Amino acid sequence: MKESLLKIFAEHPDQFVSGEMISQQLGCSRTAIWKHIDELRKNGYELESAPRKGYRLIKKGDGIHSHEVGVALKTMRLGKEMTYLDTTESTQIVAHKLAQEGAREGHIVLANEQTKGKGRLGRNWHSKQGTSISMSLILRPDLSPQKTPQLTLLTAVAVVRALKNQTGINCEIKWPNDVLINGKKLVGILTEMQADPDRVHSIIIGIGINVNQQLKDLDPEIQGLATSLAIEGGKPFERALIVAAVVNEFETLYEHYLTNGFEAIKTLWETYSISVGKYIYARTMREVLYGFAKGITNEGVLLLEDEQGTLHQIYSADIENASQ
Ligand code: BTX
Repeated sequence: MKESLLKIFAEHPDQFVSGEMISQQLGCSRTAIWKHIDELRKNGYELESAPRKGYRLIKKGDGIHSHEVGVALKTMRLGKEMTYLDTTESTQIVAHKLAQEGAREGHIVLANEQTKGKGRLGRNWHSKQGTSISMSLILRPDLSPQKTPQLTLLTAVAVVRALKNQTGINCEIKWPNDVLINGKKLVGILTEMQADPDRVHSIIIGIGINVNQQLKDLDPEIQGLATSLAIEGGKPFERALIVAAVVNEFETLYEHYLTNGFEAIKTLWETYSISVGKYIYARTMREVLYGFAKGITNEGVLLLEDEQGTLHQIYSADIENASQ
């Protein structure tokens, strides 16, 4: 109901909408409308009410609403179904549950706040209320589980391109899937799947983007490591439009990938990467390697040639550019 009410205001920007019209469109009583308006005010919306004129939206609250994403989507398949939550532990958990219950390819779970956001390898992801994007995309491609890392790389490319188009801000990719601005982390990507050994049932791609946090909003644990679009761009950004831009870009790349394979995505990934074509240190579990990062394999493995000319395949490591 709240979503439908907001949609009416979005269709009448800066205008009064009469209580009668709202109650006709939503099929509810004036008292019910009044209660919803009151709830919106509690969520940070500023609404003017005037006798005989009705209600006018003056300032939006801090939610990301499905209809605001919906109007900017240009996709054929992705984002046609969306679950929006004001607060949740993790959109990944919700998406896994929905996938098990049969959610369709392209279903998106979006939250205004996560209280227990998941990073990779059991790490945390901070998603403060009203400032960041926390979304999980359910995919059902006909792929072998071995190929799913390709979708993580595709996601990083989609995010970098979408952010450039939507905000004008340039980001770069650090292997394997960190999206950074000037060495600081802006985006986290987590790919999980439900699969048999030879067949994927669903892939859940989690994307967390720091959008409107100021330095003081970042958890002390990440203040020196992280940044946001608002910090870098010097102004706030509309989160719903960024979500739509990411989904639009993702669908274009995903369709290309499903039809033509990984080659073009890999080339794009290498173009945006700050790890490839540079001398780097790779700190693995066993050793620190130094050498030239030649590229990635089709499985997303980093190829590093050391000073003796030996080629190493790096599956997991912390990477640092030698010039840093
Ligand atoms: P990661 O393991 O690469 O990054 C986690 C690490 O990044 C943390 O240990 C911390 O140092 C740092 N970090 C935590 N929060 C932030 C932040 N907001 N900005 C910058 N650095 C941070 C990356 O894992 C994968 C994250 C995926 C997050 C999405 S949000 C939607 C979906 N739902 C969910 O629970 N996770 C995914």
